[in-house]
Amino acid sequence: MALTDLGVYLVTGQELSVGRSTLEVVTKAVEGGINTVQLREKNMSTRELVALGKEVRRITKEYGVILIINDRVDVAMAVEADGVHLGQDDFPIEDARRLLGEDAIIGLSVDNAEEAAFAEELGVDYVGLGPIFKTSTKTDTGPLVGPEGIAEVVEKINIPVVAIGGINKHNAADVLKAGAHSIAVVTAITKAEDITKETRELVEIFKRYRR
Ligand code: TZP
Ligand code: MG
Repeated sequence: MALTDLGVYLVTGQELSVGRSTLEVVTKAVEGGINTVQLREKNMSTRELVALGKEVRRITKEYGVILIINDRVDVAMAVEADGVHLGQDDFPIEDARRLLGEDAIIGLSVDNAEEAAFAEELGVDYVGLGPIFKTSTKTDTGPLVGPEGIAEVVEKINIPVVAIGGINKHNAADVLKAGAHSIAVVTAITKAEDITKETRELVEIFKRYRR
């Protein structure tokens, strides 16, 4: 995987989509030019998640967009996703790798440079680093990482750093200038009034400041 392939990375959340379905949000964001979608639905049954995952797989495949499933290795297999994103207390990396294979993209959430270095040793394909800025989307987080924290992690490891947490069109350039390889957002896209337009703006910033 090239270091910048993950590009503008949408993380979904049905309850954060102000009345729109995740399928609608994904469809509009894909039209706006995102490179990656992570299906992160905390309030769906497994049955619903697999059904949605298959729909999202159809759209992402059509547009050549990477599909990652949060937490669930089994769902990733069922919907033929490109990979999974795991937290420190989720499915063990070595088991995910064994089940999904060498070609799968496996991401791991990290809080700091030390965890990032350990993640690289475990053989993950990228790290998710955050929260960069203040966010109300996720509450059980470590301290804010800030652009300085991004630079520290980027210097320490040789796999892509996906920055997340409070990122929007007003601060995305700072995140990329600090060295992040990809910018992941939830509400900047899920809560946008015009999802496609907002996404296009983020994609323009990514193209301008990408490493
Ligand atoms: N992990 C760290 S911060 C975060 C996650 C999933 C939430 C980011 O949401 P937003 O709305 O982009 O700040
Ligand atoms: Mg998780």
